[in-house]
Amino acid sequence: MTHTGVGASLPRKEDDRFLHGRGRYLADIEMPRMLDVAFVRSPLAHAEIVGIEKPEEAGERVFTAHDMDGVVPIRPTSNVAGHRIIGSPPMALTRVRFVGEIIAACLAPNRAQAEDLAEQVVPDLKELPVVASIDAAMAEGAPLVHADWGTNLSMETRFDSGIEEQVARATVQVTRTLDMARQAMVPLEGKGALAHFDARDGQLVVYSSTQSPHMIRNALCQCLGLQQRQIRVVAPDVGGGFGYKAILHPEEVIVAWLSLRLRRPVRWLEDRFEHLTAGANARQHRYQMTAHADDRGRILALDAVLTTDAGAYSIWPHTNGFDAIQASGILTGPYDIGGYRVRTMTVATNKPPLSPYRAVARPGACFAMETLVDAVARAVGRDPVEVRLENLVPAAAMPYKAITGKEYDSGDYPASLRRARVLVDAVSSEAGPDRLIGTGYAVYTEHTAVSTATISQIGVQMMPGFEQAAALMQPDGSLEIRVGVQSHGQGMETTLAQIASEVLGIDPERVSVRHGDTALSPYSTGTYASRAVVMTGGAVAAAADKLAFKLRGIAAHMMQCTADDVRLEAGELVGPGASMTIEEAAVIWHFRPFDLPEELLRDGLEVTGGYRPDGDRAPFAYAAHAARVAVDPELGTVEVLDYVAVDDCGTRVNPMIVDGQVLGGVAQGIGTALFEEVPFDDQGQPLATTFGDYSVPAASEIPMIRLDHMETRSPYTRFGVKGVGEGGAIAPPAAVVNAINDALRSTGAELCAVPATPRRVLQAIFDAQDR
Ligand code: SMO
Repeated sequence: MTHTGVGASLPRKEDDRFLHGRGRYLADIEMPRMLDVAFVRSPLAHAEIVGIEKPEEAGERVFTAHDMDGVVPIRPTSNVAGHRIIGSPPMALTRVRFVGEIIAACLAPNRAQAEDLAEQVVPDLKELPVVASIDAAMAEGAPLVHADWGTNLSMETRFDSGIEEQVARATVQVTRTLDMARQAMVPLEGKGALAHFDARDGQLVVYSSTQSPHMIRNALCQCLGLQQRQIRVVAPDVGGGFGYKAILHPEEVIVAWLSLRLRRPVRWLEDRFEHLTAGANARQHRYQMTAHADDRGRILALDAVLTTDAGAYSIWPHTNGFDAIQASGILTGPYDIGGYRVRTMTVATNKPPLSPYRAVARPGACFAMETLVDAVARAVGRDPVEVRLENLVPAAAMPYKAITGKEYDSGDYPASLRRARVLVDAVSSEAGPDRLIGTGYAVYTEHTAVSTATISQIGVQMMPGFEQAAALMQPDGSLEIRVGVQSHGQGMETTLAQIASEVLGIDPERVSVRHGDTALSPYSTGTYASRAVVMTGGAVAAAADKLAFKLRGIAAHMMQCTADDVRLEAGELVGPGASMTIEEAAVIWHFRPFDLPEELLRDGLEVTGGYRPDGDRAPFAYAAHAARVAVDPELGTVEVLDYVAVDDCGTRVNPMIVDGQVLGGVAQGIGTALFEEVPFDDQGQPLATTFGDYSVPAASEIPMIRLDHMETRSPYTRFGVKGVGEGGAIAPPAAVVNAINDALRSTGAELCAVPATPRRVLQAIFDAQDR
């Protein structure tokens, strides 16, 4: 048997069904007597609900918040002092606070009829003043999103390591304000949920296009007042999550409640318009940053104010403060910086709430820090790569305790940057008058597989930061693995089978990975934060260890030796003078128990393993990216000519899948860099409501991305793995904007915001001409 364990680039087991159109997504599930839901949503960003006029014959087909009396509002918790959080009912009761907030749910045998019904529901809304930006919300006497707060500042945090001494030594100060726009998350498959009551099991069954079935169950139990055993959440095939499906959507609660009320299957499928006009958004960060540096560009202290435009409510379970906490915790990035002061402000506005989105706040933090580093390099007249090399944490300093308190476990950050430079320099590009060429770099380090300690510091509820897996040896020696993480593009059906193969020597073709169903798997918090291969991979290995111990015991008994004498090798249990296959051992246990002693029978061949990294410490993945762009200074258009990513996610379980994750992440990051933005007018009306206005990159906008890898094992994780699901998306906004600014150096222009749309690029050029 060729090597099929950790490190093998096996083709993905799941691709056969996906490539043949045999995936089963939420919309593929049919149920008799099913009703579709269409929602009546607020057309205004802030209003009082005076009344809701329903069509006369609506009966049990139109429901409002008043019908849902008794449903507990969605209320995420936070342990940040003074963090103001409001519980939001799934449907608005007396007030709407953003365009798209749900006012009524309308049911019909199909969506078209449900939408027709929704058109006959007329909410009587009394308009209230709107705040639709940070500046409007923080202005003196601003209208309040939540009147009882007395302010629109939902959360404020401060951290100060003490920077006076560094500031006094610094000779150069560089200050910038850097903006990352509000984005939609646009998974290929929209969000959706289908609920029905299963009378036989006495269970509410909720199919949800989610990353986190158990987390959704937690929330539904809270909202509906049911016990965990009374709800089963199933994630079918899921076409991309990116954080949008790691949160609770009010629609999930409504659909579940409706199915209980009507005792019929009820389904909601988000369409694109709903996603762009009513779904949660992501990002919208503003960074006011000052670097205090010496003449060589060595950054001695960083002083920052981060403000997020967080929308009207707090997303469950992460809260509206998640972006600010995460960004401020990683803002100094891969650099050795001695002084750090940061203040964060999370500001409520009449816009949709903020959801975590692939890498959450890190693309913003990396963008802010890395464009600032380039500005420092320009200020001291040095090459930006050299300035970075001067500031990066050296390999010899690992493990490195950053000024933020985070401990970076391992890696060689400078080496990754040097490699990226060599790779991008190897290809030259021709410039011309309408084609300014520039190269930009970005380096990041990412806290992957966030630990229990980190989660509890943030005060987020019910995310325990450990994982479990069940391994069930079948009578024929094939293996079923059951995990609570959910694979929605990560290829876990393959990688987790490879980990079982690594421990047991079993052929991955004889392993099935079942996921995404609370009825099947042990408790889990789901797939997010670049955690599954570290956490659940570790749990699968722990369960496989237990099985290996039992199998060796069976073989030892049959071979008349001790278990210590038996090795597991390529599917064989090899003893001193004899061997048997895993299959033979499984057959003996299941069908010939009379051949085995009591103690080998007692505990069974179905085991559960649990895992978290050693000492609850986190593996930090990192990468250096380089972009080469051509900018047309007349049109403001940007073409990405070349893109290089040198990443280190520790041991790669399946290098081909790692490549896929990085490539997809970079493509998404280029979207953040150049195209994607949900703008709002000052009345809180979303202005990008279709893909005509909300641009996402297509294949034609993405260059051939060139990858290179380093492999520094994490000292804290099984197999030395680090997470990789998000990393690719972190650096592109920074690398691309640094490349644009390099291209524009002859014009004196400097871009400080993403997406770098032609309008923003031209504005930067005009601003430079005015100076
Ligand atoms: S934004 Mo992700 O699903 O941690």
